[in-house]
Amino acid sequence: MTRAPHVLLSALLLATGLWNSLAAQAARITVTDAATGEPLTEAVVEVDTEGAPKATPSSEEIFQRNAAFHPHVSVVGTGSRVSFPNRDTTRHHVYSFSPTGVFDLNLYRQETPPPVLFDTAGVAVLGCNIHDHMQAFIVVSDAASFAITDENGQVNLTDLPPGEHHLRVWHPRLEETHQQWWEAPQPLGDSDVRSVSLSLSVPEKSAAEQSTLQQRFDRALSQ
Ligand SMILES: [Cu+2]
Repeated sequence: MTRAPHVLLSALLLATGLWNSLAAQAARITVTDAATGEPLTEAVVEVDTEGAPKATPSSEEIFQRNAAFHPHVSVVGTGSRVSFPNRDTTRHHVYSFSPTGVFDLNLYRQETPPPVLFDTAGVAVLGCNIHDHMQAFIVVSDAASFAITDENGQVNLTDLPPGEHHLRVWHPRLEETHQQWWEAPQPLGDSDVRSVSLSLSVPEKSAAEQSTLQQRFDRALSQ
């Protein structure tokens, strides 16, 4: 009989929905391509919580191998530093003209230049002056929580700070300027599971062209 009040309290919490808000706040988001219904990998999912602190800045690496950037899409908190080591035997000249991170790392091979500071939220589009097909994206985020979708188009965000959660999604093929986001019309609920279907205006063709150039480069390297 001594456990009865506890059971009753649990039942009340469940009934009022308070139970969810006491549990860890989490969100599972699945992103798909509206045209095909296929899962979209490399989508950046950001959950901003009003009043919550930004994510802690980190130190990241985007390396170049076989004349490609790895990873192709990164997301970092504002104030993070990113270095660009070259793992090819040829030289690269890495740059970005994007307002969030304007930089220019003149031709280099093994001597990695000092890391670049990204202190403004936005999307930096990276290129290489030598290899036109090389492209990568650094999403710099002011949000407390973010992640990149896996091959199933999914992210699981756990331990979201309490408060109203605003969901935004970005993808390299969303639109040409690479600066716009898809924004959810409604805040996320606690322990929310959502599907987001993105209409992509940038054709995938560029990826195919990229792989042709990639193969040509690989052949040149192996000769
Ligand atoms: Cu290059």
